[in-house]
Order: sequence, then structure tokens, then C-alpha cells
Amino acid sequence: MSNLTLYTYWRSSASHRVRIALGYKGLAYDPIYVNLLEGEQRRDEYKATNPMGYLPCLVVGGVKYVESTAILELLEELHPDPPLLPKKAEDRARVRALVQIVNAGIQPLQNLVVLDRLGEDKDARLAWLRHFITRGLGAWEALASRFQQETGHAGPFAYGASFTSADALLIPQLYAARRYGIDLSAYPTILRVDAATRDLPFVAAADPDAQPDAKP
Ligand SMILES: N[C@@H](CCC(=O)N[C@@H](CS)C(=O)NCC(=O)O)C(=O)O
Repeated sequence: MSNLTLYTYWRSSASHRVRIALGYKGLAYDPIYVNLLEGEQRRDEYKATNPMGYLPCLVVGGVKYVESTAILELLEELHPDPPLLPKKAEDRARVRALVQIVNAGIQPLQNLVVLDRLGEDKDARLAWLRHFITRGLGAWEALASRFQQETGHAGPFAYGASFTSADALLIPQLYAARRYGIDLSAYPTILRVDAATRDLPFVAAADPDAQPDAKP
């Protein structure tokens, strides 16, 4: 039994972020699987956990925490080493900007609850997903590359030589981009981050396809 319990679903990108952060910090957790395709997140039982009906939820010592970026910040404050954020305020602001492009600018638009409002037309849903993911990743690439010029950082991670929250957010977004057949070849920084992180043990362990609840 761990002190940490994570409500998760293999293809939930927000859960994927938290799985990466937990692994990065070497924290074990007990999973509780919530099947999004079966609508388990919309049942009253789960809404008592997160009133938005969203994954993930991390339970720490019996207390429930929701919103993946708030959870990452909580983990950072409770377990600062290894860090997910740089030391300097200016660097932290830049990392948080890369985090928010994914968290606020891309992921909410690919959510089931949003796609369901578009109707059943699979082609229309796919076109929507491709449009917003491509738009957001293009902005992420441009901003990351501007940060490199401003600071002289050369990677290999999203922001410099150390793994940060910006990587923990980008990796799940790339999984979703590939799932929807988006061509990433125009994004050299994103491809560099992908190559630098893909084989890290905590990244591989958090991968959706490696989760016990993954469906082939
Ligand atoms: N801002 C929230 C977003 C959470 C979120 O959108 N979760 C998705 C899975 S990645 C979800 O549970 N969706 C359920 C639905 O759309 O019905 C966070 O970062 O935790």
C-alpha cells in the first residue's frame, strides 16, 4: 500500500502527465482505473471525487487533489528533488508558459466532453482534433525556440538540460498527436524532446500502452 492513489485511465493525457511526474520523482502509487469510454467519470461516485468529471485525481494521505498542473505543483512542493521547475523565477515563468500552451491551449479542445458536442461524425471530429493540436504544437515549437534564443539553452529537454514540467506536459500531447495521425516533422524542437525523453525509464513506464488498463 502506497500513501498515494491515482485515479487514471491509460489514454487520459492529463493522467499521463501525473504518471510521468510521479515516476520522475520516484514516487510509487496505487492506481484506480476509471474507464472514460464507458463514461465512468460522469457517474456520481466519481464526480464526488472531481466535480468536473475529469481525470486525474491524486489522493495523498487520504486527501483528494484534482487538476493535473496543480498536482504537479503539489508534488514539486512536497518532493522538490529532483525538480520539475528551474530555480530562477524567469525560467519558471517560461516553463509554465510551455505547460499552459498544452494545458489550456490544446488539451481542453481534445476532451471527450468537447468532442461529443461536435456530434458523431468521425471525420469532423478528427479534423477538429488535427486543427487544434497542430495549431497548439506550432505555437509550442515557436515559443520553445524563442526561449532557446533568449536564454542560450540548447536542450535536449523542452527547457534546457534538465527535465521539467514542460516535458511532462508535452510527452502526453505528442502521444495524442500521433494517435490522430499528425505529422510532427516540421517541429525540430519537439522531435528533439521526444528523442531525449522517449527511453527514460519513468517516461516509458508512464506510457499509455504500458498501463495495465490499456486496451489493444
Ligand atoms: N484541466 C484538467 C483536464 C482534465 C481532463 O480533461 N481530463 C480528461 C482526460 S485527459 C477527462 O477526464 N475527460 C473526460 C471527459 O471528457 O468526459 C487537468 O489538467 O486535470
